[in-house]
Amino acid sequence: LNLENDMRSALKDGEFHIEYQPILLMGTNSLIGFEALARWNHPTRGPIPPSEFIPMAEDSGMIMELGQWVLENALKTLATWRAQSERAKDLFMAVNLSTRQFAKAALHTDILATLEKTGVPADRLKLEVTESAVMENPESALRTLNILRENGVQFSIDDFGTGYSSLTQLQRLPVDTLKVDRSFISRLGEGDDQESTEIVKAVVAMARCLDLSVVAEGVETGKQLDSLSRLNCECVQGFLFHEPLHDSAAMDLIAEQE
Ligand code: G
Ligand code: G
Ligand code: MN
Ligand code: NA
Repeated sequence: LNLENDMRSALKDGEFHIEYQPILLMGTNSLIGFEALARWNHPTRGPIPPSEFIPMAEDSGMIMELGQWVLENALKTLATWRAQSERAKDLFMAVNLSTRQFAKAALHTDILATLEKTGVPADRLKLEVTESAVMENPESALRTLNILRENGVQFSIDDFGTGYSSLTQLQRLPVDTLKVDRSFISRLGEGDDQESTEIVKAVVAMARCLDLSVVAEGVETGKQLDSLSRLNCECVQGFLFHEPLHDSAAMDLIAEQE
């Protein structure tokens, strides 16, 4: 059994699908967008978690095809929702980009062509990048980010707080949003949460100063939500609100908010 070999045929055979996790405004729970998350249901092994197949796809180079497949299918789904609902036109689709994808010089061309093909306006796409993905190849990553940004594409820094960006580096990045890593959120509202509270407070302050929005990821409890509310964190994502949803359940949620 070789998962790496399986992955290429799996993509062709329809073993992959995408789930969509809602991202909401704090307080009103108004839907602002979804994060597209790849899922692999292996015919004999059952569901394989992304923590297993994403690193494998990165090592083998399959991430290029998988990443393009996720982008195209997530945007197609958003286009379908937009055709069915005015409310869907306000929403963004967030898609994760991995380090390895930045190595491709024509990445921006592929992304712009996919927007064109699916008919989704560029400003409804929000690409999630990590600090380390950008810092590993800063010249080419910055070039790609800047070209896409000029075309209207938005960017979030994913897992924020786990990397090592200085304020100066952050200021140079053409990003719109910081997503505070789940590890900080999970400690909020617990006995020993002083350090995490201070970190989230600092991230919110930094974001305000740089005119960025903040998403708390992995919100699971009411206590965490109370802390985030006191810290004036703007947006939330997590199991407390919604797990990643199949596209039909996501469309139902959009319809509820019409
Ligand atoms: O869905 P889950 O929480 O298990 O995802 C685990 C990790 O896999 C997360 O870090 C998420 O960013 C990553 N991931 C999920 N889907 C994709 C994808 O389409 N592309 C990339 N690069 N990473 C993904
Ligand atoms: O690294 P990234 O932020 O892309 O990871 C997103 C992952 O986090 C997805 O795999 C998603 O399933 C997972 N996730 C989303 N909300 C929660 C949550 O509330 N708790 C936990 N433990 N994981 C979550
Ligand atoms: Mn993400
Ligand atoms: Na994250």
